Parts: sequence; structure tokens; C-alpha cells
Amino acid sequence: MLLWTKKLAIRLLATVMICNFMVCTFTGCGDQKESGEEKSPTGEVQKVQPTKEGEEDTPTPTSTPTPTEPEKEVRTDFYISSIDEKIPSMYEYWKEYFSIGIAITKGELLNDFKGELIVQQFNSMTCGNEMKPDALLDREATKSKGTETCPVLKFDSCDEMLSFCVDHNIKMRGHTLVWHSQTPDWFFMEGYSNKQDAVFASREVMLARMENYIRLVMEYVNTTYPGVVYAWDVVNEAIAPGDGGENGMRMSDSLWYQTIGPDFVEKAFEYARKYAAPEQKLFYNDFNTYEAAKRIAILELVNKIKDQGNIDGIGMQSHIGMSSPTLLDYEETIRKFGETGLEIHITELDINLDSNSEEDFMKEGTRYKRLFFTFKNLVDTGVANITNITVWGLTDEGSWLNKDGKRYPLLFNQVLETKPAFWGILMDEGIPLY
Ligand code: 9MR
Repeated sequence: MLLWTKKLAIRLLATVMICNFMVCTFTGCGDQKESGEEKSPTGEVQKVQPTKEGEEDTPTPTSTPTPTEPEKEVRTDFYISSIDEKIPSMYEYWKEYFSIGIAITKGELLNDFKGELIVQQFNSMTCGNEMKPDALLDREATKSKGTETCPVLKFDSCDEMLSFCVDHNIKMRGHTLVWHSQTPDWFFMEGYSNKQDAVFASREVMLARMENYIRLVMEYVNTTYPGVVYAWDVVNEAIAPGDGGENGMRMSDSLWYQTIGPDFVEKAFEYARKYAAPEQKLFYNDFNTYEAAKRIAILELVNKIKDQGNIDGIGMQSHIGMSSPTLLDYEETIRKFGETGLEIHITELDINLDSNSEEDFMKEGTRYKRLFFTFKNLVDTGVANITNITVWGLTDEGSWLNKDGKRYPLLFNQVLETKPAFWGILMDEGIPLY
């Protein structure tokens, strides 16, 4: 009963919001709703799932041409309610290639409708914030029960998210262990002090804290939810050429660099390898990886750690714009990363579109489609071992980019209707490739 009341409420909300927020620009969508049409002409689409080149093509029965089959209709209405209509599953569509991931916050995940949509569309999850050091480190407990080298952690922020993954057979990317951001300053200070005059803990103490932190996170997650986390972002965003660190490393705002020194990344991977489950993959993750100087510094760093046997993959965050980077530059980085032989995850994909016109939504759909076309091509040609694509958020409204309320970077709008971006990822014929 409650569920139906909620469904009704969200439908009403959807109608009102669509009218106010979108229909004025999306004339096609508005016309159809006004005419009272229940379903889009191509409502329940059965997508033919791509198979890797060289593998046998196994089309579904609906794709087998018969003499009487009508010509395939090209989609014209992209704005379909994911609550009311059955829409194709992205992870099913791409399952021969890579897993499809979602970064989500606990509040969004536990929302009935979003949870259902996530289960339908994604087979990989990343906690948006709930597994970061500032969520897990418990200062009070560390002060009372910890030691100078071993903090105390709490996991209430991410427990329900991990349980959700267990219940729905979704795997998780563990994000993130060692990061200059979202790690409280007191963690780097003698006595875990948060006073103004606090002094840095020594390199030895910080190495021990780092090792214990990584051990505690992995031990908890791997014993409480065995088999759920399949990859860890061991170190996040350590490269920032021009920031003054050795070999292009970030220094000015990295207390890891300032307390331990430039080898903190290698040490983090060494500890991560020591405590990770054998099947878990260890990743270095960064943004703007398509900038030449950054790419070169990342390659130098990961190749060193690869020689030590402690890294399995590179995460390309991919917070990109509508025209920058060019797909050529972006692809060039994947090719270079591919040469290392490491796995590649696209860990935080979104496209920072600042317009909600129908025309721009189509262009965004095209950019998503071209990206996935590129990923497919690079996998088919054996150039890069891309094994996961994760989008950084479910709805435009919930995106980290949407501080001004005018960003439209993702696949679903705020009432969970699909956008052309969603159909672009499904390689829908109605979304132009160029
Ligand atoms: O999505 C996260 C946002 O809610 C936080 O406010 C922000 C704070 O740093 O972090 C966002 O996630 C970041 C991710 O963990 C690392 N790469 C950049 C992401 C966007 O800022």
C-alpha cells in the first residue's frame, strides 16, 4: 500500500517536474505525454548485446530478420520513466566487455526507486563518500582505545551499502584507501591532535598508521562481506605535475607526501598487497589522466609499482567536458595505459553539460555513445584491457558537479527518466554517433 502511494506520488511529482523543468525544451516528450500515450513507440526495447570480436555472435530471437518483420523503428522519445517502463539493462548489454558501475551515496541507494533502478542497471558499485578515510576514522575511539600507530575505525557509514551489494549480487570498488583529500588532518599529527599547534607524526609513525589503516579496512570488509569488493583504489590523485613533489607528485596539499615522503605511494601498494584477498585488484586512480605531463608521471609511477608486483590496474576518473578533452587525446591515454598490460577501469565518468536543451542532451548522448564505441573498439583490438566503466552518480540532480543546480552530466534526470545519454551507452540507433 505504502509502495503504491509512493509510486503514485513520484508519478505525480514526475509529471509536474517534467512540465516545469523539461517539457518546455523537450517538445517531443511533452507532446506525447499530453496526447495521453502510455508507452513510447519503442517502449520495451530488446537490445542485441554486443559480443567481442572473434567470438560467435549470438543474436536474440527478436533480432533475427524474417521476411515479415517491419523495418526497425528508430527511437524518437528518449525520456522514458525507468519506474513505469521496462528499460534495457546496461550491464546486461555490456556484459561480454566490462562491468557497469555506479557511484552512489547511502541516502540515494536506500531510496526504493533508485535502489531498484541500480539493481537493474549496474553490476558494480562505488561508495561516493562512505568508504573514504573521513567516514571510517573514529577520532574519539582512536583517542580512547587506539595507539599512536593504530587508529580505530567504524563502518556504519558503508555497512548498509555493502549489505545491499551482497543481497543483490553487485560487486564493489573499494574507494579509497590513501588520499590527500577527505582524510582528517588529525590523522597526521602526533597524538592525533586536532589543536592549532599540533605537530606532524614522524615518518615511521605515519607508515605504521598507513599500514594499520589499510589492514583494518581490508580485514573488516573481507571478513564481514567476503567476495564483495573486487578492486581497491589504493591511492587516489597523488600526481599533480608542477606542484613541487618529486617526479610530478602532488605535495602542497598532501599530508601523506609531507609526512612520509615521495615513496608513500609505493608503501601503500606494498601494504595493500599484503592484506588484500588474492582475487582483489589494486588500482591507482587519478583525474585528468589525458593531460600529457600527468599521463607521463602516472606511467612512471605505476610502472615502478608494477615491477614490485603490487599493482593490477589504473583508474581513469574521466570527469570530462562536452568538448574537452578531445576523444583523440582521451583515447591516446587509454592506449598508453594499455601498453603497461595493467587493467583499466574508467572509474568516475560524467560529462559536465551545463544546458538542458533537447539539442544539447542529444549531443551529450552522442558523446557517451562515442566513448563507449571507443572503449569497445579498444577492447576488440586488444589495445586495452578495460574491465569496468563506472558513472559518477545516478541522476543529474545528485551529481557532485551540480552545486549550482544547472549541471546535467549523467544518464537519468531527477525523476528517474532516461536521457539520451543512457541510450547512447546502449548504442541506440536513435543517437547519432557523430
Ligand atoms: O562525489 C564526491 C562528493 O560527494 C564529495 O563532496 C567530494 C569531496 O572530495 O568527493 C566526490 O568524489 C570525488 C572522488 O572521491 C575522487 N575523485 C573526484 C570525485 C569528485 O570530486
